[in-house]
Amino acid sequence: MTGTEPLNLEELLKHPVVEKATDNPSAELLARRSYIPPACDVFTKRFTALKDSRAFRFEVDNEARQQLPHIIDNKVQMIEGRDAADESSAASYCKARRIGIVFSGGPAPGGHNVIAGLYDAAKKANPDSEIYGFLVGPDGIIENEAIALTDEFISAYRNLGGFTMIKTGRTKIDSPEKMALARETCKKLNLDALVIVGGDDSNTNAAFLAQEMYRDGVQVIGVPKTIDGDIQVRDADGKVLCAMSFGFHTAARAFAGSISNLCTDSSSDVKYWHICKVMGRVASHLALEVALQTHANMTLIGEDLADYVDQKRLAKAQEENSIDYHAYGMTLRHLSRVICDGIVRRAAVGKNYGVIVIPEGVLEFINEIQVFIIKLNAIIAEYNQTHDNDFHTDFPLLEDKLEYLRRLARRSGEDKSFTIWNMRDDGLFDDIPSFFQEGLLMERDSHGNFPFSQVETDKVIMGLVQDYLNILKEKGEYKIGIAQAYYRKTLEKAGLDPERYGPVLFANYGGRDYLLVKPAIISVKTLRQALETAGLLEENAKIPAAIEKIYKKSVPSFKTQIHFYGYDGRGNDPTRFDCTYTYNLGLAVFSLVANGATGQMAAIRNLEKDFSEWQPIGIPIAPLMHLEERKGRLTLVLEKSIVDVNSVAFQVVKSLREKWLAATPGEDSYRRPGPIRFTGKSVEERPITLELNALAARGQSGGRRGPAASKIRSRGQP
Ligand code: FBP
Repeated sequence: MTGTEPLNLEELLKHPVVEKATDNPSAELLARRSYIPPACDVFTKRFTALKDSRAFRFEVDNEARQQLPHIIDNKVQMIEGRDAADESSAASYCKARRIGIVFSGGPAPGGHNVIAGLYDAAKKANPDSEIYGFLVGPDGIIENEAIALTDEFISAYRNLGGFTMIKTGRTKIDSPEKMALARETCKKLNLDALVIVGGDDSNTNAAFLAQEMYRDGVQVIGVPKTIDGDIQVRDADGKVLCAMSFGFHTAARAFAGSISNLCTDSSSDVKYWHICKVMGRVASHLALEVALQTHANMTLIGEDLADYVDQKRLAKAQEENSIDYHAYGMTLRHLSRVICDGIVRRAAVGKNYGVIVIPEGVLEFINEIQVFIIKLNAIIAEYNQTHDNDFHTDFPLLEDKLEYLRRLARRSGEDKSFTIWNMRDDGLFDDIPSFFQEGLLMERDSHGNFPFSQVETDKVIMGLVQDYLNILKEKGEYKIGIAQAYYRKTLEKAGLDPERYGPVLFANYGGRDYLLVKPAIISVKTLRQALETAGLLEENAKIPAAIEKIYKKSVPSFKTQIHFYGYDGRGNDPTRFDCTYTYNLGLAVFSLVANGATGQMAAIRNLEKDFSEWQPIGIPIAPLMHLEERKGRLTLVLEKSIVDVNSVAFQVVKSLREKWLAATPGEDSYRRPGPIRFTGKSVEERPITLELNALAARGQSGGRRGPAASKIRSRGQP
């Protein structure tokens, strides 16, 4: 080809360079597929056995005892390796099994390796064993849609992200009908065991299925999955059993990689504030890890906001011997003030740019919003229970929904016992922008969860921030600091004396690196007035260009770029940590099944330590369950673990907040976590949160969840 002849596309596409460049399997992909993660020492033995541990205890809920009698007395089980076993144990361990596995809920990097680990262990024990993958989540169990997994099929997905192999779904097996269908499927497929890879709600489901199919002899095992990192299990004494669900590390590292790039960009072109919403439906674990990974200028942590008390208001109320309920709990208004404070302080040292991280679930911790979420959850649940159609089908448009709420408010005026939605609620709700009203009224998922990922949390908060910054700008309190050296150079170049103009222009002239234009100078007109009053400008004379230039440089414009980090990180290929963690979870699942366990969740202890110290275990699910309000009813569920404000990780972030805000002259203190690598020598470590929290003496900070936990416990309660 000389470059002048017309291209023959057909030939071109067959060209080896084009073929190689457009071929899907990259070197990284091939390396991932062929990599077999290391197995914990116990799994290198021919057999494994389970040993009940007496070192852990649980406070069992009475309701859990009643509803889950067959599995409530399960113990924590240590998985131990054995080189040999007696004849009957060996026969039972190695019998040909049929095991079904399903993904439930949002994807989390590493899921494929759970399947790979289970498959490898089952085939090692008996090549005739079969693993079935249920398709598109729990619906696959209900509708008996399953495929037998083969070597070749699984090999295409080893160490790869997503749940693409068998897909996932959010259906909950929560009615007697669905339970019966699930049971029928397990019978039809002649399954020995069912494995549910999911979050808190899905592991709750696993416990109920284990109870239901106990007499059928179908074992049910759960696996702790969710990027949100909110399945963290401790016993009643705070001893850690599962420090982190899988997928968290990868998602956090993926988010951190992108956010760190924004820190670099933002501090290069110095004109944007980047607002980064990161996933985490309720808990702020991902935001906390991102803060540790990137040192972004501001990171909101929902659990921290929930603990907030407005000390000034409280002191004032105490002085007046009155009570100010608004002093307790963060309000959106106050939160916007806190953010503005950081923005204004950075601007004062010339930094009118930066990066803010907002957890998507932050609104759940803002008192006034939480009240709306809880009330609307109850209203929607009550409507669905008492009508043939569901709330969203009957009221498809926002205006219809608002009209229904108005009806409820009027009813509360006539019937004093009706308190769920009154005229005050309706009035306050009316003040909310319609996009946010729509968000708050959005359809809940099958578990009754509020869909935070679909609410423009960032827009709600940043709208208020923008409004308040405008006020501060008008008051002359939001100004960009002018570097002293720059000011001098500019004036001297124009033949003006900096010492004459300095005290007139700036509130802090002298000593400081950065000069702040006086609050009273908020326009060219007020600038002229100041110069005239000081005798530096004749009436109607032109303001010297250098002075006007300095003034204009001090006028901020607040420009934002909004980003959402969630689905992208969720689909990332797993870090080595997640690859190894999940592969060993899969091996642990097989050990639990082969040793007859049911109603247990596979887990690995000591994740924060060197791999040689990882300890595979089975955690009993039923004793972890407690009652929570869901869809308007008290329901047994696994408790979500939110950020412990007493934890080392949070305390470290809190104490470095000021440093990372960097509202001082000089460089920002951003950290570069680097990309997620698989090939090469770089070792993907573990989440920083894990390492820091492990520093606390076991059982000391552990178990304490901070006052915010009580708020989450009562989710759904008006
Ligand atoms: P899981 O708890 O099911 O793992 O899902 C977590 C999550 O990724 C949240 O971070 C997010 O709020 C939610 O899923 C998004 O849900 P959806 O995939 O239905 O949009």
